[in-house]
Amino acid sequence: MKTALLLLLFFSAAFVRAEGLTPSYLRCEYKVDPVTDERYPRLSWELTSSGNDQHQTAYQILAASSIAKLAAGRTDLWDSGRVPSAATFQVGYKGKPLASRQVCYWIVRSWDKNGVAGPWSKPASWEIGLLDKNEWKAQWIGLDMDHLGKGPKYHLPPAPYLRKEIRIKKGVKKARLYVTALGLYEFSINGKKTGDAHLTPGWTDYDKRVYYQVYDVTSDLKPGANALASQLSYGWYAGYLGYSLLVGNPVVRAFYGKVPVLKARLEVEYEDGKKEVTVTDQSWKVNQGALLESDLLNGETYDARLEHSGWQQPGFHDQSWKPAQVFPDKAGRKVEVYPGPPVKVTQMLAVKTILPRPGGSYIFDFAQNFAGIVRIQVRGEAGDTIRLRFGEKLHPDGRLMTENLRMARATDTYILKGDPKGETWEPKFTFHGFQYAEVSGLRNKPDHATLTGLVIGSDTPKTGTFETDNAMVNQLYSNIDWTQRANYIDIPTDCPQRDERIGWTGDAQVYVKSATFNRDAASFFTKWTVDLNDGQYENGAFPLYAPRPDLRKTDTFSPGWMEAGIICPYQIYRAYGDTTLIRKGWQNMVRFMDFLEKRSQGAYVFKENAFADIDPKGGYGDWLSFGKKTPPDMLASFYYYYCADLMKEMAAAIGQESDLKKFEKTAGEIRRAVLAHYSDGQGRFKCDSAAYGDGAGYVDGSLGFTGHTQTAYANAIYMNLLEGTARDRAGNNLVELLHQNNDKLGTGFLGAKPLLPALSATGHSDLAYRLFLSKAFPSWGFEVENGSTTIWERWDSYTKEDGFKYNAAMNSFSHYAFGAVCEWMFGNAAGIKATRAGFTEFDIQPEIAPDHPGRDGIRSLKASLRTMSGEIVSAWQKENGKLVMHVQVPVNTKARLFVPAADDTGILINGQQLSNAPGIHQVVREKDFVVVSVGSGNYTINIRR
Ligand code: RAM
Repeated sequence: MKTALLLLLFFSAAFVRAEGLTPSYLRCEYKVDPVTDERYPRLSWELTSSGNDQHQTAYQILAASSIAKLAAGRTDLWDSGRVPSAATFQVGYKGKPLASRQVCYWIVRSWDKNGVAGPWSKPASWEIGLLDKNEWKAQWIGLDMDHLGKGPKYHLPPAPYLRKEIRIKKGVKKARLYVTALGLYEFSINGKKTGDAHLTPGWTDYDKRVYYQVYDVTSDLKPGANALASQLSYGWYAGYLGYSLLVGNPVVRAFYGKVPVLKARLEVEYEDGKKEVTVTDQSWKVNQGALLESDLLNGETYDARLEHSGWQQPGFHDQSWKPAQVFPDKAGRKVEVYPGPPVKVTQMLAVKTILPRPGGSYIFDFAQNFAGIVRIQVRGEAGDTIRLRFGEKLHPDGRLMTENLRMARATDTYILKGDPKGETWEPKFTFHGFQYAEVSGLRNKPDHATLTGLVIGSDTPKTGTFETDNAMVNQLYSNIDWTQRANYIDIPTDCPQRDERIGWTGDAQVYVKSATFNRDAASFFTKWTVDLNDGQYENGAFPLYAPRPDLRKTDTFSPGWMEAGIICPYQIYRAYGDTTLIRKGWQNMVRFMDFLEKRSQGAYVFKENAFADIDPKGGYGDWLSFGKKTPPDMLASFYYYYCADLMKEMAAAIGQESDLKKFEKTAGEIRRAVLAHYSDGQGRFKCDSAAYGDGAGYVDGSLGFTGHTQTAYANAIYMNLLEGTARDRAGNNLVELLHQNNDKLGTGFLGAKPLLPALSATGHSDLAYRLFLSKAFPSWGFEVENGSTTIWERWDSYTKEDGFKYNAAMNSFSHYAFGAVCEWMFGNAAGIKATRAGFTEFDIQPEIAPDHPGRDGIRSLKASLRTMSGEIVSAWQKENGKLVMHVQVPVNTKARLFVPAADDTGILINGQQLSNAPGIHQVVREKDFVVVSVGSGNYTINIRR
């Protein structure tokens, strides 16, 4: 038996059957071969098969402490045996408890629908971090240089350099570096950077927890002297944050501590079994050096003349360096493995155009707005000073537009050492949001090699594609994805350029579902959900932004924002079938629901002025909308219902029976109370606008309030607050309001996302398409028409007539909130809808764009989404009076294909009449569709129309 297994294991390719299931893309906690400190991590794999209509009936996982043992069939950690189950993800490890540092190698095989076992997968692994904080035995070390910071506006002290030499003997078997910082760190061994992550260890509430990274450095060490070196920066821990400087907050920097510090532990294991450990302590040497200033918002200043040549190499004379200062730890602070995807350089961008400017400077245009840095390659004399400024737009006269950066200096300065061979430099601990870089101080005329753009962001794998025959729509999709990339940087930020870049919860909650259509955001939200829960207030409210340093005294919570604490874990559950986030955060979520109930004073509705005690009054409401305001309290009430409804579903998902009943009841109470208060009984929403007086203290309160708005109906429909005819009437009201407004949207942050889905849900897909394809102001297309390569914060961020005149200071060109239309693009236009969490069952119900004679429309569309089970494709194309649909259904999933046809006679599926086509489970009629249920496979459907 064991020998047979061994053979199968390594020669499985030779045994591939015509049918059967082959596992690949083995992941642990959403990552390939990660380090984790989850003691019982979750595993997943994807299945492929040469046959159609295939699914898994059972699986077996083998796990061993070495690859040799696994190959020999000595599964000393876990043999799951044959587990009858369809699950291929969120499968918890159930083997022997794993200790710190343990590596677990695993393979999996699956049985198909006929009970045939497929080949074993290739092996994968995970490794356990340091499970107990006390195992570190390393100190926090650094150098307090705070007093050296100067400058009237920005107090930016130099960044510390740390080093230590160690001796390594021959025969290193395994070496691991465990490293973290309060602040930001870069670590190197013998001059080579460990890993390729940026902005490590990430932003958390450092008083509660800090994350660390683990690197396999086995091949970086050599016998003899080795240099361990690290550079630190102030980062989120000690640098400037958000708009605190702008709003005159008493604290503008050093929110968590003043001095950046490093904690590291190098463990070396030799072939003879001996172990050696090096930790950070006062024996390390510290100094200042070339990096004179370093700040996330303000940029870096680097004087290459001050470089300590060779400081990262062994043999460097560090006698003049100071011994490291040791800093105390905080008792309750947890030290955990970074759970998210690392922040990385995800792409390099070449310069498109170089525009000379008066005074000898140049503006480099990358033709794409993005978040990141630039690498410069220059030659000049020692002391030549290159200054780099960044902007998203140019003024009409060609000047760099920087008004919208507000107090973010966003300037990098490089002072040359005068190397005749030329010098290359890029900042390490900052990023900017920009399309244009203005460079001054160049001695020679620049060329395209002078600057390279380095795109920085959380490395969330691309999972979605969206393509049509309409250039505007394709550009819009590109803009959405670029904006997501520019703002998913360790946390979901609002914008990457100005003095803000914080994890605004409202933006995050309206966009999270869209995000999951573009990229694998599972581990990204696993990380941020911790920040959200860490940021929860005593009273149970989730914060305005997470993490939540005190950037402004009045910042607390707001309806439409705080609900991120419920909505984000919910959407991650829907997209990835993840119940762990729900379980881990359940107490937090229940506390939040209690907070809402208490706030409603048992009335289950928030009446006018219910949130008059927060600032701004009522919270941010339908932020950046046009026209009369939707009462924020009404929206708060809708959100209350929505949260109760989601809690119901999540309680069911984790088997919390009593909570399920409780939230069912709460949702019912809220619906009754909200409709009794805010609806006129005829399907029209109303409010007591007089109660708001002149609206002072409310966002745009002077515009007045009405319940009869696009945002009100869109949300009520989207959140399933209304049923039956009430829902239809709301749909009609929405349409009427749009018509009255010349078919133009007036929605803000809370209204824009549900607008098109609500139109589609009430049978007004044509109007949804009209808005979607519009290029007139205000619309998504208007931004594209005006040359945008990312999503704007405001519908009128820029107009040809008025330029940037609308609030130049609060005018980001990279703000993803309005990009939430992405949800409709995938969910409606392409019609990919999960009917079961994790997309193991889904509908393909595309809404075919109406014909627009003489106007730009869409005649073909293709979207794909790589789910936990594999890639779903939904495509449709209009061809001379015919409609062709193409659908891909991954192995181990089931789909219902909604074919728009009056009956089956005009339908051919893979060239066959429906009645003869193989692999079809069921055909039923539903309204205007023939609904075909299928298993895995590729389906081309021709429909005569
Ligand atoms: C802006 C932020 C964010 C929004 C808040 C209310 O300053 O950019 O997008 O959520 O305000």
